Amino acid sequence: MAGWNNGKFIRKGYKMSAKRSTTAEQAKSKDQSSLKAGAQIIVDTLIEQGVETMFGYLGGVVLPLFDRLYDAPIKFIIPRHEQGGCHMADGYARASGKVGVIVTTSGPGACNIVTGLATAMMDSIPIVALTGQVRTELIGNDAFQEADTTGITRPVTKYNSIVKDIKDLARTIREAFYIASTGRKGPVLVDIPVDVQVTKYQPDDSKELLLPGYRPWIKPHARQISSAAKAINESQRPVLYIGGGIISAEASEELRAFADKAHIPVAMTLMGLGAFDQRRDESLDMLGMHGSAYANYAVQECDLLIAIGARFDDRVTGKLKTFASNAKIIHVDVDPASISKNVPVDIPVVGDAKEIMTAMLAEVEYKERADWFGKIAQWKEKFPFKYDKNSGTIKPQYVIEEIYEQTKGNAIITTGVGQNQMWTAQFYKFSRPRQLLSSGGLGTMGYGLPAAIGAQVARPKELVIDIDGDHSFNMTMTELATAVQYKLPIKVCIINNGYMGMVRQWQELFYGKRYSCSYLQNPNYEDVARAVGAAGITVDKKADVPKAIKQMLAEKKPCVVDFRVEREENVWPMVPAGASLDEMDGLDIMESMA
Ligand SMILES: Cc1ncc(C[n+]2csc(CCOP(=O)(O)OP(=O)(O)O)c2C)c(N)n1
Ligand SMILES: [Mg+2]
Repeated sequence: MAGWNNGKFIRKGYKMSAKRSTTAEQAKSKDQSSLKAGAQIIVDTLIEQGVETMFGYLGGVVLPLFDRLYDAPIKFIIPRHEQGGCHMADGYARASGKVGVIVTTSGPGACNIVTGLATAMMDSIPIVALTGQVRTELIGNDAFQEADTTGITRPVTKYNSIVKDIKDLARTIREAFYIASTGRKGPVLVDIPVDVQVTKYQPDDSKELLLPGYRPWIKPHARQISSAAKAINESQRPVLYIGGGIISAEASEELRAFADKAHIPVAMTLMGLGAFDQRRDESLDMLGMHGSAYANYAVQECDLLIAIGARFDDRVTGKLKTFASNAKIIHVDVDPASISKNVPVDIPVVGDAKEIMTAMLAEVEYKERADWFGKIAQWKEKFPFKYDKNSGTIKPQYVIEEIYEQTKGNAIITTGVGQNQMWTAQFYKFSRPRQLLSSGGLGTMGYGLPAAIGAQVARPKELVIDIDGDHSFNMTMTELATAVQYKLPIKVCIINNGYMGMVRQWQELFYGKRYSCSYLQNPNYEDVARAVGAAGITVDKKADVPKAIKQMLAEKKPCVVDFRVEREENVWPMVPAGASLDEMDGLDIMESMA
């Protein structure tokens, strides 16, 4: 049997064949013995697709599948809640570049992954979800644990379908992997009634897909590439605006070569952080609502904005009418539907970012652009991200800076949502793709811990740290037990301000400090950690921060550190919702700090 043993996965020989018969089956006729049960077809197709690890939770209508998984050479991680499992599959996918796989039962199991699917959908993360369904003849009867899974998940998946005929099973699963991992990637769900899992069938060898309407590989237009290169060569003040699409297309190397050759500064979205090394002078770091002043000013004053694998999200653009209003806009994207969706684009280039950047590299010329880089250097000098270093309390930014220093900028970081997430984006300098895993589009509190578990499974030798908010952590902290069970030595740094900090910040600034319902009583996290077998540390003095981080990094077990930080610290700068990108609040506050 294959399985987890004392934190190690034990694999034994596995043959992909119909011959996994029981004594009863052996008694059947020769013809019958070459048939495979649907559940076996699922497992064989997953292995054929290269699946090595899966996440998921049991239930009545997936028992045939779990029975076949019992001795399959696939690592299986069982979360404590299906939402956690789906975020784990997502974290696994983001950290590895592979497709994450989640399995759940029907009804409540399938409903519990809706948030995880929507999170992956908004950030274009490839996931295949396999859900069990009630028997085909009971569908529509309000059967026990029946939910209209394909109906419920249609808006939060790239594609979904239900397999009612065993003949379609293997092909539908292959199609799911193909759709999830090509074009603009995303989650795909396949709903499989329990009777299909036990029906016997002899699948043919054909690996053909039946997707006549799906054309993910769009060949980039040579003329569009040339007009983009021409605009770049003519531009005095260009800016690259980089999103998660560069990471998804594995095009970071091409981006570096392109930015170097054409000599263009690089601003990144939250999803794009890590695509370009932030330690370099050409990095403008993150742009947008809590982006750097220098990125936002550069975007507003540029004469050419080159968006690549980004979608002009409102948290990035601020007021659309005034966004980069003096600039010509080039938009490189794999998804034709995102071109001119929010902002009119002058030169669209549709296709794979890696291919397009390689083609453009040949056509762009080096330009000194001394004035432009001079201006950027002045903004960088005047408006760096800042906080009060002389404060006697623990500043959240200090904790993150110290984590950055002690990990030498090398850790894989996941986050919660809110202030913790924005400070992480501001104060940890990311240098490589797939280093920051954060829920950008949906902004899902509770993402950080399970995503860290998925990332640690994908990258067992790397250091994985979840920098989380107290209330974000509260949402999925039950998954700490999963990390302990599978001996995944993730670290959790809770930026514990006691508040839904980002909500409190908005209430302070826009609702006259009426902190309505944004405070909750937290558990003692050190005790919670110890209760499930993890290590726990509490830090309430500024002077103890460095040694607590050191102790955490030396810890072999999963470890939670509860940093009791300054409770009413704000994230600066801030572009208030609906304001222009260069109308940032908080610059004076930052400037006044030592
Ligand atoms: C599931 C979910 N519910 C509600 C929100 C709205 N929301 C955004 S940030 C935030 C507060 C987060 O609090 P915490 O995790 O403590 O982070 P902090 O801002 O204090 O760092 C809330 C409630 C959300 N993003 N996700
Ligand atoms: Mg908080």
